[in-house]
Amino acid sequence: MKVLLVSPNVESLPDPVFPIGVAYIAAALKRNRISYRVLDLCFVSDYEAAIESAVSTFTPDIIALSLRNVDNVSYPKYVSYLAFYRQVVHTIRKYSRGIIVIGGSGFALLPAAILNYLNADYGILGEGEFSLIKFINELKQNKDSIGKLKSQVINYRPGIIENLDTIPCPDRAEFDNVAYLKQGGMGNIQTKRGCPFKCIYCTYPVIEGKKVRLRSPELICDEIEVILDCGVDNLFVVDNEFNYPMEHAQAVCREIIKRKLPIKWSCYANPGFVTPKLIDLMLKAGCTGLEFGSDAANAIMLENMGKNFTVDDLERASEICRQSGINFCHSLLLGGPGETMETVNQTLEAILNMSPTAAICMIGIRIFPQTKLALMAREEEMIGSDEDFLKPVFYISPAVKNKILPFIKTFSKKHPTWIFPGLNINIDARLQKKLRRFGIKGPLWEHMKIGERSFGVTSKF
Ligand code: B12
Ligand code: SF4
Repeated sequence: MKVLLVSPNVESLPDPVFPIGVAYIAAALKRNRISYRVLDLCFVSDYEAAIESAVSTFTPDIIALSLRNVDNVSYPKYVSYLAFYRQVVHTIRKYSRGIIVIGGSGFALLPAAILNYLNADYGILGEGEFSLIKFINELKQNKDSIGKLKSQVINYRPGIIENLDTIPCPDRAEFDNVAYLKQGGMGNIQTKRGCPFKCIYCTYPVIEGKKVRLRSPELICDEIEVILDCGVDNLFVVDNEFNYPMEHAQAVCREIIKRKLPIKWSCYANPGFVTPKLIDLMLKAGCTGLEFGSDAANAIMLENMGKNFTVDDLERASEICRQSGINFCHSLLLGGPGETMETVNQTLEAILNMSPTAAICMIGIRIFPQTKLALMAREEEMIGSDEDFLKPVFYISPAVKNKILPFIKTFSKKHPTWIFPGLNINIDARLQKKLRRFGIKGPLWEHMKIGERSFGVTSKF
């Protein structure tokens, strides 16, 4: 059985992202002695030629597509990737008779609708190290019974791998690691899976499960050593929240410090679990920046969004970061349930007072099924009972719907370190490429202030 792993993610904003999920699956295939190749479309200019060449030289029995993103979840300038994926499936069919299976985080959000839209053979939910191997083994043993599941979603639930140390580290050998570093500013690593919190809109627990599963700091550092050998010295930690549980975050930092690993890294963090001791350890371990999933800085909205922290926590976390000199950024989601122009103003003012290195601000919240927000939107009749969610639907509180965009456009003119992805303000592909050509590493928001000085960029970054 030969498997071609395809990563069709060609999004370059905020950066091209190394397909770590595919690298995890590659390692599992290798361990199970299943022959595989990787086709990463990220830096390819002629997709059809690349697909034709890969399938005709390797003649795979299975073509496994990893669908990371559905769309860019940005309002009002949203970009959907589904039409491109459908084109990829169509092109594969043109040149191959192999079985096409799809999986990945994007697929997990709308499995039946995406399977149907892409016209793939099978859709598999769950962690590929387990689910794809199980599918292949069943296919080998009993083709007929698997055949009956054609065009259906096969559910090997997320979180099925209880001990993450039992799966092999991602195999990066078949990927252009240096291209990701040069064009995307970093590689990536995972120290845990799962999130137990209950933010009303969030899909991460749907994708990774609610139970937190930790990797051992020793294995994480063994993996960092391999990544350094690939020539990559800057990483993003892809955990939902690096600093929860805090003891594990500290243990990872201690191991990096003990081994003196020359790595720089950044991560998502929860403002509720920040102490001077943790930030000190993170700095010593090479951390350059924390991106807080704050959403709001107003008591009502934090409560409405189901956050597990308070405005005081946000202020305290920001103060600790400022004191230590580490970069930090607040990610905001404006327009959630109960938002008014008053709460918007309060959030913006409070965040400005916290003096973050940057702020990333989304307006409207992309609704996905299996979230509390979807139920609320249904009750408020923003969506119908037959909504398939393929085309993005954004929750925007009726009280701000007509006022927020003009307000934000005016606000953004005075605040050059604030990024508005949905309005392409202070972020665009041309600028991203230009900055990466300067050799800048790490998330670009970390360089907002320097960017203003050194690149002559004033209001645009
Ligand atoms: C870290 C992260 C980022 C970081 C990445 C930094 C970096 N250098 O790596 C940053 C901040 C840059 C980022 C940006 C974006 N992100 Co993001 N990100 C994540 C996050 C938290 C983790 C992704 C990850 O690496 N997971 C770890 C790997 C190991 O898991 P995995 O890829 O899912 O693969 C596993 C399984 O899915 C499965 N699997 C994968 N492929 C296949 C294939 C088959 C056949 C099978 C059977 C199984 C299988 O097995 C794998 C191993 O277990 C996820 C949320 C989440 N928890 O998944 C969002 C997520 C992937 N991002 C999302 C989005 C939308 C984006 C952006 C478009 C946002 C924006 N407007 O900027 C950009 C796109 C960037 C790009 N170029 O693609 C969405 C995608 C779904 C959607 N809504 O469309 C997610 C799911 C979050 C969400 N909102 O729901 N992101
Ligand atoms: S926003 Fe962060 S803390 Fe909240 S559920 Fe999602 S991953 Fe967990």
